[in-house]
Amino acid sequence: MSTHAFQSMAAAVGRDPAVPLSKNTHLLKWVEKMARLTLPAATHWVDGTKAEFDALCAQMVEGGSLIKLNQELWPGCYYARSDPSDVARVEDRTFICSYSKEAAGPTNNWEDPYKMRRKLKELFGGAMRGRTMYVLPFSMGPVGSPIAKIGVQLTDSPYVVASMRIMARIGLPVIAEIDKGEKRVVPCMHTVGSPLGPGQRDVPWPCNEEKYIVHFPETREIWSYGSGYGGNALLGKKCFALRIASNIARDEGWLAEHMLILGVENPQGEKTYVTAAFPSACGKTNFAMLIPPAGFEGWKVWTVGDDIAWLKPDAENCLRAINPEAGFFGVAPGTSWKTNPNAMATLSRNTIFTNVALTPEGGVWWEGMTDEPPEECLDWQGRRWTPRIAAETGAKAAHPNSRFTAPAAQCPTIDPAWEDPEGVPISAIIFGGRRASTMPLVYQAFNWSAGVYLGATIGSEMTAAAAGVVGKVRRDPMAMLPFCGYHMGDYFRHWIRMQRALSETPRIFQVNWFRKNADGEFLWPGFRENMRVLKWIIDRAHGRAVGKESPIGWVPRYEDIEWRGLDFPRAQFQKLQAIDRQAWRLEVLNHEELFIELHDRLPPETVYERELLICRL
Ligand code: TSX
Ligand code: MN
Repeated sequence: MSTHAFQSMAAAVGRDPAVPLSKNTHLLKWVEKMARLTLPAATHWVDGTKAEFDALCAQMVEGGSLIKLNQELWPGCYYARSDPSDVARVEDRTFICSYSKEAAGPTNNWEDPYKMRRKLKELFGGAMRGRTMYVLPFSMGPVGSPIAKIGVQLTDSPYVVASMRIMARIGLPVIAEIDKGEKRVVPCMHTVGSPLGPGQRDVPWPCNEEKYIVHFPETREIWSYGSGYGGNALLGKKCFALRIASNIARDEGWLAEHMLILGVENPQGEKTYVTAAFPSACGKTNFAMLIPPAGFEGWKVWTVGDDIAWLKPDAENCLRAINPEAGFFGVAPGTSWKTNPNAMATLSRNTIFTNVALTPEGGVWWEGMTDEPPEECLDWQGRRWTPRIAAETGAKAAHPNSRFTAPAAQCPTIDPAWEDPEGVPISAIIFGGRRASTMPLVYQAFNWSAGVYLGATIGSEMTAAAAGVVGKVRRDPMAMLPFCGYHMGDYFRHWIRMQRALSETPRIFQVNWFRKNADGEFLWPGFRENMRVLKWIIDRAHGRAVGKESPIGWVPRYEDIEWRGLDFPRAQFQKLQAIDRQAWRLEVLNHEELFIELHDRLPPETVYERELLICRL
């Protein structure tokens, strides 16, 4: 860093950023050791203040890696373009380095931890040359919550520091928590893997072609090399809150899940919380921010989280959930005032946009944001884009995985209890998938173990975007396939076992908003209308709605759904809820595809549940 930049940062934060903010000797020694390994030009202890954030962003604007958006239109907002090779999580470069290969299971990439440590030492050696190493303390969950966990990320990316200030609780309050010395700290190493030689000019988005996203589950460590994007680089999110936390949760008797959390308040003021897991491209963020439709006056849906839930039995053995995050890292394309007004309001200020399009007014745009595209803009790679160019070449203005990083507190429907350190009580767990056939709009599992089976077998039909045969179901158990940090069979076993730790189990449901008729049209309007399904789910959880027994679980009759405000024919509902026994027999055969891989570690309950389901069909 230049002397000028260093001095202006020191002036902005009113201290020498290199002076450690912690007195924790373990932490200080680790930071020194990692600095000796990565050889940064400077060290900066992150205090998490607004002044520091502003100074970091100003520095990135000056260096060309961030653009300040038109502040009249987008107050507090910034715009970043990543390197075209660094646009998404890299599953084939993600490793679980447990002592034994078996512990990681067949669905994770495993590498010998000793071998991997040697490789990482080599990669990280001098990797931060010419850059600043930021010491970024963060808390996943409200600081001081008994459910929250602490990490410290060492990173040479100021973009990561700025993004983490939105996505997690960072800085001084977390250091105070660390210095109490009561909580274990998860060390998270991160470099973009692009050291600078003396006088070498930086690029807007430094990264490395070679990428390693590495987890050591036993020692609870994360090492990430070569990427500055999303889940690869914001290590509190997928790496810590899911892959490492799933290991901690198994050992401590709780659940770290890829789930949204929402609360439904009825006109009488009764509040019911549910969590829901969906594979990608099912509209999870939209569901987390649902607005009740016509006919539901006096009803309110509150948002607690849109991506991750940590679920823990409390002193009364009631399951409670916290959202370990503090922001939304949402997919931009498809987000609009029509599909998700709450998300649009949330991202209207203090948001970092990455890989969307930049308009001539200094605003942002993405496919699906408005009915009318802008006449012209710069696409996510900075090239000129017009609707005409798009029509001729198929070029997208925004990358399909472009993102907004926005503070959760700005969401109009953020739940008043979203930062309750004890979490919110969970009455129901919903699993979803994107299925054109077979799967009804909604059904309830007969009991906990049938529900675990249901969650273990969810999947989505492949769309054109994903690799593979269109229409083939890709299984994504509990939407955790890329995020479970240990053997999936052991994970199902842990889920089964949780029943014994709970005085009352949440009821488990499956939903499918995406069933189609023979003409390929959606049978269900979705979006706000999903409230009608949610109401039945909540009424069932409270034991006050009818569920009819079917071969797959309890199902609503037409008259069990609230139809006020929607003209939805009974015959259409029958189509939506139809259970085709022949299709279901094929479905159950298909379940075996994943199970066969996991067979030597599957809990007996999954085998029994499958047998019972076959018998009922
Ligand atoms: O997010 C969605 N949800 C959940 C909303 C709370 N989407 C968007 C696609 C996922 C990325 C949906 N798309 C949903 C849905 O419930 N349903 C559908 C399918 C659908 C799309 C368009 C229509 C209807 C259904 N249009 C009309 O009926 C006019
Ligand atoms: Mn996710």
